[in-house]
Amino acid sequence: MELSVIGQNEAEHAAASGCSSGSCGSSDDQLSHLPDDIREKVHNHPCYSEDAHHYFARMHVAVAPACNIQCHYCNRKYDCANESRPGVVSELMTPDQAVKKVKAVAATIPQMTVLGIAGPGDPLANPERTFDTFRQLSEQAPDIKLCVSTNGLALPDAVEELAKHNIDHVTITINCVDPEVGAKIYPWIYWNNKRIRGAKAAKILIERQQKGLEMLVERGILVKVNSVLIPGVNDEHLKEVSRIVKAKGAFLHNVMPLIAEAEHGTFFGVMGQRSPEPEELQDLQDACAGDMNMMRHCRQCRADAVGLLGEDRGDEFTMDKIETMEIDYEAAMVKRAAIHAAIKEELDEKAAKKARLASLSVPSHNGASARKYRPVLMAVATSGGGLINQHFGHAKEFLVYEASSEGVRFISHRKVDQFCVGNDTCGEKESALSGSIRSLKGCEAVLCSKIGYEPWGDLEAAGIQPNGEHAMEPIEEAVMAVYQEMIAAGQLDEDKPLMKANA
Ligand code: CLF
Ligand code: SF4
Repeated sequence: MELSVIGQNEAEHAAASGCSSGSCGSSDDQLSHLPDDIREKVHNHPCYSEDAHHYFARMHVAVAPACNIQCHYCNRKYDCANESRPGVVSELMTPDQAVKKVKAVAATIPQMTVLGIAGPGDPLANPERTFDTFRQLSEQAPDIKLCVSTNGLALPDAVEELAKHNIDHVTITINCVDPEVGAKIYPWIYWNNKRIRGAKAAKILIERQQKGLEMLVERGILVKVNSVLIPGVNDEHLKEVSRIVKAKGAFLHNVMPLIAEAEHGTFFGVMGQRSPEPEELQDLQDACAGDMNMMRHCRQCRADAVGLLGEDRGDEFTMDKIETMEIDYEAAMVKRAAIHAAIKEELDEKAAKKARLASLSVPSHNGASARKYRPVLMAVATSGGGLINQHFGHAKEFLVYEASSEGVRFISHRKVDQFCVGNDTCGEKESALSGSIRSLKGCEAVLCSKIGYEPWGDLEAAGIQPNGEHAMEPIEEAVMAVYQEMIAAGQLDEDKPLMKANA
């Protein structure tokens, strides 16, 4: 029996994000169509803008220990798995320590624009600690955007307070809109001093999440919805979730893969619930994208992450190191403003170039009229700045882009082990290289600043063309250039499908 608590009619609220294209919200050239006030909120937020994530950093402070629900993918020994990689433990901080740390990071990493609270429990189940941190930061470091991630149970009661502290970005983890699906994900919630179980608990959680979403949208606060893709549990259902949250005005939908390992001690991990394959994730993101702006660059960071998405500089900012730092925040703000302005200029230029590139992106072949060629996936090694600027063997992850007659779009990231730092004597290097190659399945080329002979040969043997010719070039331009080279070489003609070894 369908027990969805969200009816068709309720989903007919006008979307308030100001974006109707179904694809904006993650790329800066598309952000240009947004109203100025929303663009201002998004352009330097690394999670809300795909382009911004190459330049701007975020940090989290782990001030919120308690949680008011239980998710089957979470083990309370670790951080909140709604926006963190499961199995990671953060060191709990007091709000005062957190404020000190934020100011130290902001003075050292001027690109850090966003402070998020995402655990280790649920931030809104710890309102005093969370809002004390936000209050102090809005007074002492007003140039930093404040961001929070919640399971939504306590959200309606916190909306006024969030608005009062100028918090413009709220993430709600919504895994379902049907209590029967929810009962398979949430064994219980703690609500009005009682533990409530099963579909009844999920129904309350869903109602609170949806009410919180509506209240935030009414106040003009941008809402990102996170959903954990759990194969066989909510995979098909997430399309309905996407449609409903978009109709209610959510700005962005981030479908994240379930990470379930037995050693993490979660219910799903122990029960052998499988995680989705990259292709399943991409297919679902593409299916949802018709209704919703999708985030595809999430790194499932830890509740104390520091740095660009995908990097973690937390070790540089332990409390003992911070205690020895001299921080002149006013001077830091001047430096930060200058650097932010320079990045903004670069991003604007990049957006203009991208628009030009899009108009050139349907190549003609041998003078024939423009025709469509099959899309090609390419992996890119980058250490930030939107450039091809990393050695193949130093990459801890590759960004995957799709080139097609429509242009170039970011698809996902794939984590790998750095094989150049592996211990060659015990075969680690070899296995890291073959692991990298496996994780690049489906890609036909890999673009990097440099690459050695050994990986070059192995990649070619696996049907992936290594390419070091576009070092220090902007990613999208380089990917399109390689795509056009493939067309010119006849590699994308219909009688020459995807290289065999990589199919
Ligand atoms: Fe942190 Fe989340 Fe704010 Fe970003 S993360 S609270 S919105 S500042 Fe970003 Fe990290 Fe993904 Fe979260 S990559 S896990 S989406
Ligand atoms: Fe764990 Fe976060 Fe779920 Fe709470 S909301 S049970 S901390 S994943």
